[in-house]
Amino acid sequence: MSEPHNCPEPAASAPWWRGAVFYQIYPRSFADSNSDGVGDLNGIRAHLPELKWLGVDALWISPFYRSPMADFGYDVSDYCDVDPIFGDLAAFDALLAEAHALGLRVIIDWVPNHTSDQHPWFLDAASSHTSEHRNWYVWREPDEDGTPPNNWVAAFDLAAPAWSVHPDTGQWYLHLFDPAQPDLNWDEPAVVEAMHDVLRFWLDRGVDGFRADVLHTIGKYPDLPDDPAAVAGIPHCALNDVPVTHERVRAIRSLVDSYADDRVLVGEIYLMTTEAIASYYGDGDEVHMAFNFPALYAPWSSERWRASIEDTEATLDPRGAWPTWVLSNHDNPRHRTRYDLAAQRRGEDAGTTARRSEARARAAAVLLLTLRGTPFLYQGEELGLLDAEITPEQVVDPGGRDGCRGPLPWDGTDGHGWPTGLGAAGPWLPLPPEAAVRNRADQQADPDSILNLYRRLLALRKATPALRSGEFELLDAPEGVLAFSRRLDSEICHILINMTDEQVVLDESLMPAGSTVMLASDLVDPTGLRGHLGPDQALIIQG
Ligand code: TEU
Repeated sequence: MSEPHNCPEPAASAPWWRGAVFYQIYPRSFADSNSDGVGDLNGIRAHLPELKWLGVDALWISPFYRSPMADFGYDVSDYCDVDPIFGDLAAFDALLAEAHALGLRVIIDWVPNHTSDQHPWFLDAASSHTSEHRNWYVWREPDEDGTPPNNWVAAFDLAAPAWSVHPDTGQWYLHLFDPAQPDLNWDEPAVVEAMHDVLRFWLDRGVDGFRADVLHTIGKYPDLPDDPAAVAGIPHCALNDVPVTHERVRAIRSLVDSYADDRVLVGEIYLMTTEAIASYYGDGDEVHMAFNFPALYAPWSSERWRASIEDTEATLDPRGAWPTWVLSNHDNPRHRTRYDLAAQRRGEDAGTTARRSEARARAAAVLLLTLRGTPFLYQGEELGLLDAEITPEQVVDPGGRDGCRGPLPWDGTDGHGWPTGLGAAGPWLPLPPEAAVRNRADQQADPDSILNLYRRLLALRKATPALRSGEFELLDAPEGVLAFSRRLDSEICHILINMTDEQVVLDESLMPAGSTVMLASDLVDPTGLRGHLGPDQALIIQG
């Protein structure tokens, strides 16, 4: 088993993941070691030193298991093997060992709600009413009128039911996502056992934990009732929230904890409110952390962020639940793109929009890395990437989420680290815009780049316990400014974020005389900064 030998010793009272910054790797788009246009495990391994240089503590790697790729790996046909496009188990072991040797933890994706329709379990289940695995999935006899068993809507096609008829037996099967992703039936004890075995398989290999895909969906009401008519058009996966799931999550948590108390279970609980998401922390006996989706969807507005932070603190803190913060992931437009669009709606020209969205992306980095909780970065946000521009013919994802999955530009060469051209010989998706300048090598060499801002922020966070674990308090601030403090013993930091495109004057309470500017989001010389915030500028001040 591979141990993270080099990891800093966690304090007895604080598990490592509370102080860690996670970096999400979407393997198809991270780095391509064999020039087939798709990223792979050896590509990740080759770039571990750069992640260490950046200063993140842990990696979350999206699925690399055997898969027909109907949902680019979230349709798994063998949970205990690596898809050949990504490498093999030996490549995974080498990656894990090297990451641990560098002091980087590694968590992997676990997809418990559904398999691929090409998984041997489903192939057997679908073959006859009496097959061994029949009850591992959810089947219903068709009505005479041919309508689906209930009104649930599938995630990627909101016009389509979450049910399809399988030709072999003529029965409906349930799929909350693509028809190629049949839902497992967690009421069947053999399913629970098999999926627990998958966890054991990877824990035995030494992974530091899991990001559990749509974990809240593994329990369903036994009679599968309709969603209330008022919520038609919302995918059922965003509504499914039933008591039995908590029992199942507790069992998963205790399995993870049985290995050692330093393994972590992060839940993707894709529900609409912080309250609903928070319930999956249980009494400290369900997930260790869950993604904070309402914050991910907050626009660049101090009022909206303030409300989202207040809601998060008020909901999680009383339960002793540890918050997470995420701005981007592989399912949503990148935040720089989102903030860009918001600007374009105000009728700006493209050059101004690009400059302002860069400023917002920098200020957002300060926000993400100074809030109380564990931040999750999504690969490429440290380069300030925009979504790739995808023509209708280039869309390959059933959910149309291709833009945020554009391959990472590594250097200034023609292919930017990927085989040149697009199509059979090129990368599987177009690269993001501005790759000629917004690539890893050029940004690393430029001390003022957003990449170097992330690096300095991560170093400052590491060196400043108040920023990692200090108490959090929102501060009164001028309109358009989000201000909060982080305090630990006598150490106090003020974080001031101007979410407007105007300069804002600050009063003495926010920027006391004699305080020091520890970092400015635009990396300007902080000595000149007194009494005001520039447009979309963020400052960290030591009181
Ligand atoms: O996502 C869950 C999920 O609900 C999202 O797919 C959501 O419906 C969509 O992004 C809205 O834009 C997880 C994975 O992150 C995603 O990549 C998978 O496609 C999905 O589960 C199914 O496994």
